Amino acid sequence: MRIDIITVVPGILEGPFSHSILKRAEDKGLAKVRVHNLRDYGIGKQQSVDDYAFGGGAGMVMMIEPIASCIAGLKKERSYDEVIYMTPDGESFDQSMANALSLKENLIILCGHYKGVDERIREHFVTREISIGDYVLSGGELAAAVVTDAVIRLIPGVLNDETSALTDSFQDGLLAPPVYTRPADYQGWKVPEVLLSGHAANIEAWRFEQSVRRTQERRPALLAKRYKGDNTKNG
Ligand code: 6GU
Repeated sequence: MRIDIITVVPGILEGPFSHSILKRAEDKGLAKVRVHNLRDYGIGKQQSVDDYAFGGGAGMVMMIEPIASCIAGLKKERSYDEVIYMTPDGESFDQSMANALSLKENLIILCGHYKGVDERIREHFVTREISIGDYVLSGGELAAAVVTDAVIRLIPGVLNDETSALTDSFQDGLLAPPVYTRPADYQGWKVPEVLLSGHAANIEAWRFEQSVRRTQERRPALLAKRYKGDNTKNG
């Protein structure tokens, strides 16, 4: 999978992909993330990427031309499954969307900034708009990093047994159960007996029960969704 991220602040995205699991995905050749500085496609002596909003009002709007020429350059090299626009008014990102995106070959992610992009970009280039939650970030970059992380770790071969995505919270529509490691007794704080029993079926049953209880207590809406079978909206 290849992800091309378009941004006016590439510096924000320098860190996240050069560490840990995402670094290993790159090293194994399973994922390639490339960050493009929109300023390189800017207009005129100032290499402008934004301008005042027609109709007035505070805040700048990202112009069509730099984005169009950046996307055109990318599309000349390969074809893309999706052009994603990161915006607080997009569709809420969740695990089922991450699963769906992890099956794609090439993605462009456009990060919004200022008051956002000229609406015609959204009409004519963008195929999917994503928000990572109901709060406002200064720009789409951190949201793009969140989506990229959630998607890349699902690509087969990126995770090993120890980090397997199969036991993640949300992967089966439930929150993950509690986990413990040594010591089995820390100053009287004991690990649940069943986990020390070596009885695989009992352990699995205990974990499932804990997952259901935790989901019921913390995220009851998830349970309702699971029993409606409503976890395929992006499938
Ligand atoms: Cl995708 N962008 C911005 N600027 N804020 C957000 C967001 C995206 N998702 C949640 N808040």
